[in-house]
Amino acid sequence: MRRWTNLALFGLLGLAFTTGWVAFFYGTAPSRWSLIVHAASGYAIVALTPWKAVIAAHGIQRRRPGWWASLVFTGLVIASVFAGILHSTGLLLAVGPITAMEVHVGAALLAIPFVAWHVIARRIPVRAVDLSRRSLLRAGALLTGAGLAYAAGEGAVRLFSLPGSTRRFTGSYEYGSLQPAALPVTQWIADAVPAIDPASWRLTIQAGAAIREWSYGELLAFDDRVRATLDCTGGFYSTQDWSGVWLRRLLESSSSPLAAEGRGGAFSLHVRSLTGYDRRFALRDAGRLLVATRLGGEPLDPGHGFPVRLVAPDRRGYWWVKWVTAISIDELPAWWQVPFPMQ
Ligand code: HEM
Ligand code: HEM
Ligand SMILES: Nc1nc2c(c(=O)[nH]1)N[C@H]1C(S)=C(S)[C@@H](COP(=O)(O)O)O[C@H]1N2
Ligand SMILES: [Mo]
Repeated sequence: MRRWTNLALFGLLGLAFTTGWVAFFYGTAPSRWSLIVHAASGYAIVALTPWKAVIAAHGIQRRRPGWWASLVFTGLVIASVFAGILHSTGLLLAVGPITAMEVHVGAALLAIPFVAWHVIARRIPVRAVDLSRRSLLRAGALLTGAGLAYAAGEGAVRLFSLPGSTRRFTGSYEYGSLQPAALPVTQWIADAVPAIDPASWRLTIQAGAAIREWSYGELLAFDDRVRATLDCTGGFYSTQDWSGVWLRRLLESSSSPLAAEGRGGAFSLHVRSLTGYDRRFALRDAGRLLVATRLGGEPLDPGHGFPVRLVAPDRRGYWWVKWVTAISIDELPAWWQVPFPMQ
């Protein structure tokens, strides 16, 4: 049972970590599915506490080198699970500027080197018996129990009308919708708000050999509108009215070879910020990406991406590149990028 418990914890930690990021990657239905598995794997980890406590007590008594690092690791896992539950129930969403979701993910990220060390320093040999019928039955029982715990948790959130009952399928909470002034300014990691002079600023659109530079004034002349929901992985979402110009229109008026679309699809749109922050999109998305100059009918302010930012409906906030200076079509596929920005 000891070996089984440790192996199960190993699998569950991997599952929770992976499903958390998968949920962040999507702004559509797959996000919810991933979060259901995610929550269940989190509860399964908690459910193993009685067995793991026995193992840990034994290890602590032996005072093996680095035993304290296992305690730090334990603290991080508890902090992550606790913050996750505070977020999902809505009992405590933020302390000052730090959200429960940021603590949740931050503690999980900090735990990575500790998990790696823990499983190497305390490694257990994997044997054929680990795939025995009994092991599999245990795994089945654990996962069923975890699924029921998830259902019970969601049920309780609704029954007691906790704030969590209002969250979106991504787990995010509504904030300041249709009130542009209430939209917070958020950076993915540590990007700084640049000061941009609109007189000298240009948006460069490049498609193959064709290059076209747009001035701020030219872009302001467009008035394509979309009501879209910015859903930040920090745990909140806000629906606002954005206006500007659909990217497809800019590409077409650059007399670009948009026909490339037909040729196999190994082409993508590369959207770059003045700060270096960038994202790639499939070419077919051009009709649903807004190069926005206004929020709620007013020009953007520096924090929200002045002079122009991308509005990417149905995508999580980190795709909504701010302070855009260049958009190009090149021959790399859209999946040729780190899944999450690094700055
Ligand atoms: C939620 C995840 C986990 C937590 C919180 C945790 C925590 C701990 C703690 C506090 C100890 C006692 C201190 C020490 O000996 O370093 C320990 C020992 C140990 N852990 Fe973990 N652990 C986790 C996952 C794992 C995994 C995934 C494995 C293996 C794949 C593992 C294998 C072991 C082993 C073999 C011991 C030593 C027991 C002994 O010496 O008798 N643990 N763990
Ligand atoms: C040690 C790793 C992790 C564990 C054990 C864990 C566990 C949990 C638990 C127990 C919940 C509460 C679920 C509920 O009550 O419905 C939760 C929520 C959540 N976690 Fe994690 N988590 C981990 C890492 C991550 C990571 C790395 C991410 C993102 C990259 C993430 C994203 C989320 C999100 C978005 C929610 C909110 C779900 C909702 O409100 O519906 N988690 N997590
Ligand atoms: N250049 C750049 N664009 C960015 C970011 C960033 O850090 N740098 N953060 C993204 C994230 S994580 C979110 S949630 C939205 C936030 O937009 P807002 O500040 O207008 O609310 O911008 C996105 N665009
Ligand atoms: Mo975000």
